[in-house]
Amino acid sequence: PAPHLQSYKDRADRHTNLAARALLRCMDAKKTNLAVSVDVTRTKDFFDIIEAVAPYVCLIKTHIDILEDWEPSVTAKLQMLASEHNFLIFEDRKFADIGNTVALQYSSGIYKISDWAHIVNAHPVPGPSVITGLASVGMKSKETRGLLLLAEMSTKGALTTGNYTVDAVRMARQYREFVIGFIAQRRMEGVGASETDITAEEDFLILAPGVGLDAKGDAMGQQYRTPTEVVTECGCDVIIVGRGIIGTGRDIDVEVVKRQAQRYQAAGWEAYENRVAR
Ligand code: 6AU
Repeated sequence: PAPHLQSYKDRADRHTNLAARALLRCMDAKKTNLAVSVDVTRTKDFFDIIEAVAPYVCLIKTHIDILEDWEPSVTAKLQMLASEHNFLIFEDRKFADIGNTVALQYSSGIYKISDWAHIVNAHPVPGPSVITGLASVGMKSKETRGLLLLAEMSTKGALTTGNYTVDAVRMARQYREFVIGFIAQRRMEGVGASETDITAEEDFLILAPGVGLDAKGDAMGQQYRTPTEVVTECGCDVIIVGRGIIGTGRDIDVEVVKRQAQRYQAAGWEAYENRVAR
């Protein structure tokens, strides 16, 4: 059967990329397909949110460069929390340059992303060299890293449609050891593929942003769908939720954050159970 009709556990047992395998194992063990996007600018809020949502997530998604008081101990503590609470780390860096530059951006600078992020993402716009550039760093790491390609975006008017998405999927198929899946809004197996393109071992994870139970969008082009639409109907594997959980105000209420995380975890898991039971 297609990957989205199999259990996370079966997929974990078969997956050959260590980061993908660890993520699927964690999802099965904690019964969660929720990734929380911790888009805040203060380190204190960052950790308050992570500690509140940790039991309910498989993945913490960061934009490390928006923290205004970042220091090296932040990523050290993040790694510690990840092993303590059993979640993976996804730095949402959206690499989009020539291979040599993305390799440096991934490994170097002040953030040294490849040291602590299990998963990163990239825009396919430069072509295959963005993958090989990042792989030259990520595949050397002793813990295997994984890359997601942005095959589709959640925003109104996104240019990630038609042949762009088809070519993104074709590119990923050439680098299945390192490309573990896509940021997308639906499953990608059928996209631009003849039946013979898809091998039995192919298992791309689909991580879907633009998920909200209350709002339909924001004032800056974001569009939200529900976990049922995203997971049950469109076959995505992980729901990425930011403001639906952390709120939009300047002050963080950890009790609200915790309650919302529980709510999205339950909704995401129910949507998954309804899907594999079909
Ligand atoms: O739930 P939100 O709208 O508060 O946050 C969604 C998060 C943000 C975006 O940078 C990110 O998801 N995102 C991405 C990613 C993950 O690559 C792609 C996309 O198409 N839309 C999107 O919102 O941190």
